[in-house]
Amino acid sequence: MLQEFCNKKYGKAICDCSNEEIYVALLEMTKELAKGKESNEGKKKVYYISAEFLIGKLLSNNLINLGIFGDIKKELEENGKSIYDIEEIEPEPSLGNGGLGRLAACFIDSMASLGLNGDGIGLNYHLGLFKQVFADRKQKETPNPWIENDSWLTKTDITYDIQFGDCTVKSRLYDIDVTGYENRTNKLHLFDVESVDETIVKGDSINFDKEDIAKNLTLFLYPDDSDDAGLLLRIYQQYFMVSNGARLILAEAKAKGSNLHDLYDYATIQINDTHPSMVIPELIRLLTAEGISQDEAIEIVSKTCAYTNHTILAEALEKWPMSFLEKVVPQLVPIIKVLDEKIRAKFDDESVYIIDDTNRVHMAHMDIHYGYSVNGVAYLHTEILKNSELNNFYKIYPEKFNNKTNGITFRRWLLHCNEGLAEYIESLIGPGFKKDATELKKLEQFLDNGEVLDKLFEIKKANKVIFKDYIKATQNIDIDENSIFDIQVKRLHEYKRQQMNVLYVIYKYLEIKKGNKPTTPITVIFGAKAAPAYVIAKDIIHTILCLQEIINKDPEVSQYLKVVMVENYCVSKAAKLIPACDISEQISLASKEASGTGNMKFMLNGAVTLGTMDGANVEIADLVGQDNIYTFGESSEEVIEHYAKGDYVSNDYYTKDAMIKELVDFIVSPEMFKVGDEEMLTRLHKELIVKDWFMTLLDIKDYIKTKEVALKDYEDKRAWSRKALVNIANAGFFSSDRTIEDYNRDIWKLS
Ligand code: 26Q
Repeated sequence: MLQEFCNKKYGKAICDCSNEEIYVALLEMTKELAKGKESNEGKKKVYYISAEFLIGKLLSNNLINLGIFGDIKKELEENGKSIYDIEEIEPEPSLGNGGLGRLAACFIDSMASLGLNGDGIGLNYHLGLFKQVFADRKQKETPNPWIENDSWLTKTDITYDIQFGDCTVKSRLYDIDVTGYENRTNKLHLFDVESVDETIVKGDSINFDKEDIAKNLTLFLYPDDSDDAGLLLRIYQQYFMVSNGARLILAEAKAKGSNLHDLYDYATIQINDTHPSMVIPELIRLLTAEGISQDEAIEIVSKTCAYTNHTILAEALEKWPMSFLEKVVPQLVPIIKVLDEKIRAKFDDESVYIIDDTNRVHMAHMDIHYGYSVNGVAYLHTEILKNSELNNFYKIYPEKFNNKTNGITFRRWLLHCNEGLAEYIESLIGPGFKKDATELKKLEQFLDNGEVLDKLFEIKKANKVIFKDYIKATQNIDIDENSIFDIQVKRLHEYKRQQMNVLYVIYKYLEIKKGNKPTTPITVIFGAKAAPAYVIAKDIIHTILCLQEIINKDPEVSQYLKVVMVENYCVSKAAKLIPACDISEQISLASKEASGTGNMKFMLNGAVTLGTMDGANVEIADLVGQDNIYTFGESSEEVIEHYAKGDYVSNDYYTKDAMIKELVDFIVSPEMFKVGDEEMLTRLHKELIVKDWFMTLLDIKDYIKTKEVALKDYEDKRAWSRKALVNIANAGFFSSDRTIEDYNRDIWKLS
């Protein structure tokens, strides 16, 4: 099949083509095949609108979904080529920060795979988030250009004039095909500005003129928001996204016969966190421009929009100063004021107003009042929203609140990333699990089958060897596939407590130095990007890189302990790391991680979770039972109470416990100062003992104790493999197909 394409395009045999040529041929072939599966079926469409779509590389995923991955792989092999080498050529777009963006990507995959009429709407950032490089054991940010002459983007004829307070820009829509697994093709609509200019980014930095909106609007995802110009640019981006999106939605509805009074019969809009919230006033504005009264427009929009909350961290809830909105989107300001006045007329409780007494606009409040559904992303998260964070809203609108526990697409996170495991599962229970993930449960019949358990152990080891070779080739670090791979990969944030894992590494290092050597060596692997302006997060990365240097170079310790900080953690690196993992670190401070989705990917690939009772870990624990997960730390109720009472004092833990003091003080030891930056290390040390807002020292002892139990349990290989199998067998619930079916049944109601 590919041969025909290469003949047509290059007049050459596959074996005579370069990998680059083969990549381009596959790209074109895939696009053509996807096109044949587009469908206009269904009166109503769901629009998943999101500032982030962390789609990752698309080639292999599309080949799998189109059902030709195996054939192409074989055809390449017969010609002396490897699909894995071709995969390396594809640039990875970084159109998301982390969980929220990756979730959006899994969701559009599932919508197409379930045959639902649903598209994504977002922005076409040319340079993505940023690419992380390490220099002097510090994170440096560089641009991540990903759009080449041949790419997954298809230019469309759709353009709009988008008006801001101080300028007008022309937009253009680019589409990416979203192939469903043996199903229809949907679209990811990414809007761009016609006048975008990559040359205003100088050298390999991510600096540019933040005020030149026409040129910079779609360069980067969330440029540095540590200053006002960065914040304003975020508002320009958000309005650009929603204004384009709203026009597209109205145009599509009209084309299908809507008179706009019945918009909600044609469209439902899922607002992915508050970043697209301005779609509410923008739609009201556009509907009134079409001659609909403002009151009716508000009604229509309220029946069309639904909101998903992804965070309970107060600092991540968007509250825009009215003066910023007046500058960027003056046309929305009177509408937002009307929306607020209606709420003020109805309710006395000031905490539910949209505009607060400091003249800030609370985007989430607007979504809750003027959307018809509010959902959290895991059971515990939704409970916390209902009972504490958003309790005042829950009291007004109990019927709007619902939970949709997150999920992941099994096409990418099992079939593609772990072919060895997927094939073995198929040999045991047949192929049904690929379409119905709950069939994985059938694996439980093998829980006491020694042969199966040994084979699972072998597959894991093979994946560890692949990662070992990869990290040697890319970062020149030597690791041992017979060691325990303990992995924490996710965005760097204090609430996720990478710093607690750091303290464990220090603990283990000092133990080994004292002569307490582990039976099986341990490899502690981190991967994390820090926001460019997040100082303490960058200090933590620096500390990990210093420990990597000290420990891996210590001839005595390195036989038992290694530290790896993976550079530029991204979707394709996740796909290499997750299948190789033994212990999955999910150690956020209870109540702070809304759900987590990495935890689900690790579970599906046979890692055992070491985690707090937070986010979806709670549901993982329920599914696998206490024998197959390691939980520790204070509960979300206890943590919430500490915050309420203000009674957590990290310094007390530090001064009263000699072991804790020893671990924390190592950060500022002469060994560390020899390889590290004194200012950064001292700042982190101080942060931990005078502030520690996310209570690292509260849980550190329980964490160390529990991790030691897990490491000891690993010694019984079969018992460990059994835990892995229980995890795989119970991961079906976390398929994003299930999540999307839940959204559709309860919120979207597409036929
Ligand atoms: C807000 C204001 C100003 C600047 C930036 C932001 C901002 C940017 C990105 C706020 C939040 C985000 C991203 C949040 C996110 O990724 N949340 C994660 O969502 C996942 C999917 O639901 C959950 O699994 C994770 O628990 C949650 O942290």
